Amino acid sequence: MLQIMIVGLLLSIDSSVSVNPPAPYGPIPSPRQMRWHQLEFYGFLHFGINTFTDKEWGYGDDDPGLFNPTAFDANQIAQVARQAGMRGLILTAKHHDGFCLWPSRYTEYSVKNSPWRGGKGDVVRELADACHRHGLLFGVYLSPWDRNHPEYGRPEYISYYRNQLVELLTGYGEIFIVWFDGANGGDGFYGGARQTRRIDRLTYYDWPNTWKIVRDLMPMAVMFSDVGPDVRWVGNEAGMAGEPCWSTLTAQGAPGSTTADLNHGDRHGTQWLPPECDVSIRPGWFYHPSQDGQVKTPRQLFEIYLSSVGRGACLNLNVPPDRTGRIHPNDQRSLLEFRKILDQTFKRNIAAEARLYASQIRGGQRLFGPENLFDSDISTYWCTDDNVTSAQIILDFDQPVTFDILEIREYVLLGQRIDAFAADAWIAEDWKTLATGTSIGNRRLLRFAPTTTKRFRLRIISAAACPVVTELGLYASPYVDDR
Ligand code: FUL
Repeated sequence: MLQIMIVGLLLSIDSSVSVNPPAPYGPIPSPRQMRWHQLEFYGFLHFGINTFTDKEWGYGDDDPGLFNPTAFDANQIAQVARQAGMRGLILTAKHHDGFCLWPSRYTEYSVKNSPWRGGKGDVVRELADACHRHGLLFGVYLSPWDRNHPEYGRPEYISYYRNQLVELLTGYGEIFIVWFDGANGGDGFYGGARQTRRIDRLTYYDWPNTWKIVRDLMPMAVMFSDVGPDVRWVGNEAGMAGEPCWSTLTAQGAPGSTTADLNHGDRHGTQWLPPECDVSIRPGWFYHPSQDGQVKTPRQLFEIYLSSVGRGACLNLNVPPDRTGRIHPNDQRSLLEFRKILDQTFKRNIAAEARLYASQIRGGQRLFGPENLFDSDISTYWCTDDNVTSAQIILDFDQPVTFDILEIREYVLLGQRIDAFAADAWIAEDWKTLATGTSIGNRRLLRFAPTTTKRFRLRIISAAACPVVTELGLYASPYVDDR
C-alpha cells in the first residue's frame, strides 16, 4: 500500500514536471515592448512650419509667423485616427527646422511667436488631450538635429535637447513612444551662422544618458531609433519589413549610423529589438497641396499592412495635417476604406470552425492544446514537448471553405522559436503548398491565391526550441472574389 502510494506520488510529480510551460528561448520582449507589440497600428503626424512653406526639410530660418493653421482641430485628427483603427498618434513636436509646436521655455522659435491662437497656442497640449479623450496613446518625435539652434554641434545644444525632452515628458501626461530620428544633414541656419556642422553620430548625443531621461520619467514608453533601445527602424520608408523579419538583433552603432540589417533582423541577435515600419500615406512626410491626388489607396494601405504588421512589425502610418490643421478629406476617405477592408477580412476566423488534430501536445495536457489557437487570447497557446521541434496541425471542415490569408502568432514572451513552416491545402487528393516561411514572431500574415478546400495543414518544419503558437487564423479578404 505504502509502495503504491509512493509510486503514485512519484508519478504525480513526474507528470507535473512534464506539464510545466516551456522555458524561454533567446531574447524576449520587455513589458513595455510587449505592450507596444499589441498596438500594431498607430499614426504619425508631420506638422509644423514646413506645412506652410511646402518644404520637407526647413533650413531653420523660416519666420515663425508663417505657422498659422486656419482651423486647427485636434479632435478631428484624433477622431479620424481612432476610426481608422490606430491605437496612438506621434506628433513631430520639433522637426529638423527646430520650430517647436509647444511654447518651450528654452527657445523663441515656437508657436508662441506665431499668430496662431494669438501666440497662446500649444499644439502638443491640444493633441495630447484629444488623443487621451479619444482613447488613443500619444507619442512625440523630437528631432535631434536642429537647424535653427545656434549651439547645434556644441555641448550646449545637448543640454537644450534634454531640457526639451523633459518638458515633453513631464507636461503632457502619458507618452507611449519617443521617436529619435537618425537624420543629421549638416547644413543649417544655426542662429544666423548658416554653416555646415557635422557631428559624430556615435558620440555627440551621448545617447545612453539621453535615453536614461526617458526611462526615468516615462518607464513604460518605448524608444524608437535605428538601434532602439526598444524598437528599431525597419530600414526603409515604404512600410516593408523584410522576408524574413526577425525581432532579434544585436544593435551596433547609434541612431543614423548602423551597419546592422534592420530590415531582416538577425536570427542570432542578442536583443529583442522588433521593427516599426514608418511610411507616409502621401509621397511626402509633410502636407503639400500638390500631392492631394497622390494619397495611397485603401488597397495599397492593405498591402502595406500585410508587409508590416503581417511580418511581426508595427505600422506607423504618417497622415500629415493640412494647412487648416486637419486631416485632409482625401486621406480621411482612404483611411476609412482601408479600415473597412481590415474589418471585413478579420471579422471571421474560418479556422475556428474546423475539427482539429495536433501531431503532439505538450504533456498531453489540455492546457497546451490546439484549442488555444482560436480563442483570440494571446496569453494561451499550443505547444509541444521540449524534444519535439517539428509538428503539425490539421484542420478538417465539414464544408469546403475559401480563404486567402493565413495568420500565425508565436507566443513571443517565450521568444522567437520557429525557424521554418509551411501551409498546405488538400486539393484533388493531394497536399498543395500554399505558403512557406521562416520567421513568424508576434504576428505573421501570408496571402496566397484564394483557396477552396475541406482540409488545411500547418507544418512547423523546424524550431530552435519546441514551438509555442498562440493564434492561428484563416481569413477571406474582400479581394477573394476579384482575382
Ligand atoms: C526622416 C526625416 O528626415 C524625415 O523628414 C521624416 O521625419 C522621417 C520620418 O524621418 O529621417
